[in-house]
Amino acid sequence: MRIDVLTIFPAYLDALDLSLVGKARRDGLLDLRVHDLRDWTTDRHRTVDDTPFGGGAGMVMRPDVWGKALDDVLGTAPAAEVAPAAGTARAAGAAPAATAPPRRVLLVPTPSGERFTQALAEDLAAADQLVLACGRYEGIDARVAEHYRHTGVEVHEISLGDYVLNGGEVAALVVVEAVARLLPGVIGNPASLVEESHGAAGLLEYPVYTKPPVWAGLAVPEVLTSGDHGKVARWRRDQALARTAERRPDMVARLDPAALDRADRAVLGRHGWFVPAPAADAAPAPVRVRVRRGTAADAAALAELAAATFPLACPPHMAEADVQAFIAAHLTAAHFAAYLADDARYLVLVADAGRAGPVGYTLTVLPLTAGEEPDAADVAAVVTARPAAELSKVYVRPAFQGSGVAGALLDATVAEAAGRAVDDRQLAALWLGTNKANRRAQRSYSRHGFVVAGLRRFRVGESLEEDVVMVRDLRPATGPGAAPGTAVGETTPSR
Ligand code: 6GU
Repeated sequence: MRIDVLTIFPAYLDALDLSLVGKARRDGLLDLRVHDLRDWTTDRHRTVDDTPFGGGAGMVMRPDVWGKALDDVLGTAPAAEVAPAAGTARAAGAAPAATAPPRRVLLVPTPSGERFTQALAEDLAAADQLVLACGRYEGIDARVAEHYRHTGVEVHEISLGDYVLNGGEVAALVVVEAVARLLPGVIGNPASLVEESHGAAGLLEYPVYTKPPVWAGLAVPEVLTSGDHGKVARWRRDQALARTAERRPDMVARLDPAALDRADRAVLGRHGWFVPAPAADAAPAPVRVRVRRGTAADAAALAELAAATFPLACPPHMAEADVQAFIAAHLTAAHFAAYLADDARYLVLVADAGRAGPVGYTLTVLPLTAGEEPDAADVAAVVTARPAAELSKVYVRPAFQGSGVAGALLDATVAEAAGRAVDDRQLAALWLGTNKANRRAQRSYSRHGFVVAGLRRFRVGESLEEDVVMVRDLRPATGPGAAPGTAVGETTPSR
């Protein structure tokens, strides 16, 4: 590959004699030529800039000087006009291809460019010639990029990131290093090019460790010395997902759900990212969902969500009129406004997907005194731990069912309830009634530490339903191996 860098500070690029890029040049893998732009000036002061049309601060680089220089290095100049001082630059680039003409790319670093990415570096590594036009001052006259685009040259105005540098030279160093290391033969072990940050997986790289095994009191994670390759691979993937979720939410939002297995989704869920079911109008992508306490402003949206999701949870034999009557009697915006206004009695947690609004909520009814169990005349007998609160509603939009949002809501509800006291006594239990026929819901609750305690009857309009009562003990576990927050007599939830 041939790379030409045009700059008024050629010495800035002396670093390209060093390290792998320097070796690639000496080995003939990279034909890198650095040119002084002033060699194409014709005046005594070797002027490259002038004042901006339209006024304003600073100076702008002249298009005529750039045009002569670029024509020479791109080989777009008539042969007779090759500038004498352009070093060894001649009109031609790499070896002429037998069929396709060589691919020459003009790169113009500028803070107003498109982001320079690994994907662009990989694409550029397949070009025959890159020309980097390093601007200084307020930049290069805009007609330069326009002109070369019009003459059929591939032009990219590129930026390194959202900050301002004084010129394009640092970007030239970045582009040369990012592209050169991808050229065949430049990196000794091409395996180190896979599994990198910004590779195909769309994840940041996992953390790496070497000897000594303990340093500054810090031990290398045990799994890495276990010799279990499967466990190491899973740990590294978990770390990559967690890092990416913490540091680069923009990358998580671009992940392809088809490439995410159950374990991946569990890691992302712990960081607040969930994959909805595919919608007709959009490919599924992970969505950031934050579980928070409800506020008065949520009343209307929660009523809408409840009216949309409640019918889906009803058994098929229930009459539509009964379902609608229940919604009107219990799930209007006015009801939610009342729940949200009374936080001694009600705990409302909302799974908030940002612009998409709430995608789920839980409603918990708290006892006002330690002896009172809300709405529980027929439940008191089976719920022995006191005081106990009723987990009255767990609703999740259909698109997010099975995504892990319900689990995140349940975990947050359990954690909130465990922190509440009634008459100075910590809440001891959270109980719920769920339709006996809904085995899926029961499995999900038991994964989150609820155990079946008994049955109760429950009226929806004209139909008498039978509910399974399930209880989650909120008291801290005791004894060896007990994890904080794990219910007594429970196995640890598997998700
Ligand atoms: Cl490519 N050039 C300049 N001058 N500033 C920058 C940049 C480039 N990328 C980020 N900031």
